[in-house]
Amino acid sequence: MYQPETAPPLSTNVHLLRWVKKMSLLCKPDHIHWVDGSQSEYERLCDEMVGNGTMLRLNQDLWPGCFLARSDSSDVARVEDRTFICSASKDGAGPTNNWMNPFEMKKKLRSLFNGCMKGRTMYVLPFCMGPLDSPMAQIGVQLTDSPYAVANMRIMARIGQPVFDLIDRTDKRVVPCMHTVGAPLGPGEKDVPWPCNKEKYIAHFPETREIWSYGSGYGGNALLGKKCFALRIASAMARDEGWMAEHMLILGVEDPHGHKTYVAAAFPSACGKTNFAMLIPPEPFAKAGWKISTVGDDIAWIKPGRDGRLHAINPEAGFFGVAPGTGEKTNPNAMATLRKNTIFTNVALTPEGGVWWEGMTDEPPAECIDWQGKPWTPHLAKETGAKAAHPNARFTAPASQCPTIDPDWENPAGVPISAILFGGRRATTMPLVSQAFNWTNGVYAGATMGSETTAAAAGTIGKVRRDPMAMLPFCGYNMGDYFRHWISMQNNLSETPRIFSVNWFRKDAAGRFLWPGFGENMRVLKWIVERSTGNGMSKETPIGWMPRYEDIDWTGMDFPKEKFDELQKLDRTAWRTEVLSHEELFLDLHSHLPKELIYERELLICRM
Ligand code: TSX
Ligand code: MN
Repeated sequence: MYQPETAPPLSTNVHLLRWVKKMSLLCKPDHIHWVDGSQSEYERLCDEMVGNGTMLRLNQDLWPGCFLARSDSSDVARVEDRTFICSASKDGAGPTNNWMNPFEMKKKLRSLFNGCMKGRTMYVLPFCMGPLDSPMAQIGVQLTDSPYAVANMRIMARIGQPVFDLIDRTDKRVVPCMHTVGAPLGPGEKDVPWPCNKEKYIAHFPETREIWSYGSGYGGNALLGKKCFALRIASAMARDEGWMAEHMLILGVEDPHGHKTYVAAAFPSACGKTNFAMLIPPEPFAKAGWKISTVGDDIAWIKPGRDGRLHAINPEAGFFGVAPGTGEKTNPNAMATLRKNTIFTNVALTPEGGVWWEGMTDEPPAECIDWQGKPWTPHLAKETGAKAAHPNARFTAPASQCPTIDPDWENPAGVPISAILFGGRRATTMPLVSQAFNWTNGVYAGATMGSETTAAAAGTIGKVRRDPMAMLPFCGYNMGDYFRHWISMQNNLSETPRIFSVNWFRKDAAGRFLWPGFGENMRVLKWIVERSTGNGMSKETPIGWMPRYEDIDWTGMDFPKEKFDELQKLDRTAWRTEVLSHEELFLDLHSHLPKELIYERELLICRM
């Protein structure tokens, strides 16, 4: 008779108790651990993981409260080709998602999960996305056999007893999240440092609001509150309930009079989203009293408030940031955030028990241990191109430790959003900044945004890969219906945020970046804030409202007008190719595409 060893449950909710019982009978763990979220519990979990080699404790004098985890070399990123939206109809998921019939998927998962936790502990991990006291917050319970997932979720979300208490005293719906690394242990079998399974399923059931994740212990595959819940499931909830779950950072801009304007921004990967969320204004701007504050760096839940404006919360409590490229020069605020209480994954280990990654410092350490545990030297890197850290290496750090964290980042009502930015990584065609004519025109800009393929990752270099609203891998339903939802949001608002397109990455004919980016983006942000609050100047162009040279504050910067004109140049030939390629995206989505976007495209063609 199967009987797992378990402490008393930390919740009295009968539905939760029944579900945990049912799932434990399926997964057959040796132990059941109800996660209270305390510091002492966290320390015990970390000690255990250090004991079995999942994590290393870093030099505590240099990196207090920090650990290094090394994953299996086959389990280093989200697995988009193994990610499924299991809606009742294939049409519901749309052409941009993998779909499987929900009943078939459940059957498959039930067989995979049968006995999947043998020899392991099943953690009952309650989590809240958003501040505990926010009416916009949502609750989930993740059953997982990964202590690494539990430890990371403690940084990324509000977890533990306060969430059990919330479940016990409210009738808020709980999203059940099943997670296993898919590596049961036989009696007496020795565990490996990073258990996982080569077969992987990241399955979402948007109608029944469930998540089942099998075979991976890494990032978005395993920390189910993040991409799976806060974007894929939440986007479906948001459509049904009249709000928005977006892949956006949120930042505050304070002007010298102390007036605060909040901006949300969507960028595809490799555009420096976290850097932008923690931007440091150039010296003369800082001196004059301009301040940037950080509300979130990845996800925004946005809802119409009683004032008829959009208000946003950051559903997360931490940053799960890409380490390579993060350094004192590119993002000192991120560096300050990750100095303590941080879990590093797949970065390099230095001889003094610290961490290092490409881009952290100009000078690499003379020697270190790479992300796979092998010796690495700068010489070896030169010979073989070997990287010390995996390109997708991460830091998991508490948002509260960020020097620029906004005083209202945990405000249960959220912060009012005055502007929405869409950006991409484009060497040509797209100007530094332009403002959409109106909401629908802005939705068109977001729907058609994209980045040029850089490495030989996929397809030819320089081909634009469309990533609507940076949501391509994260929309939990049909992308055409998602656009329609965006357009319809205007109906419930008395004032919509102004929408802008930005591109920090335009290049000149010789292939050099035209714009220095980073802190200098503050100049663009100032114009955006002025335009959004009613007193900014601009000129009308076929692609939107654009700043004239004199509309940008150039204090302390020597940026000639000729260069600005090149940066903002409207190349009609390139734009004709651009609008033609919009049609490719539209053809993919034709049956669900809102007619407003077809009209917007026609109008754009006419203006060209
Ligand atoms: O994060 C970036 N931002 C946003 C910052 C607030 N990056 C890094 C992107 C990789 C993740 C940028 N890279 C930005 C940027 O605005 N711009 C660029 C391009 C660039 C890179 C290096 C230089 C200039 C531009 N170097 C010099 O000008 C010396
Ligand atoms: Mn993201």
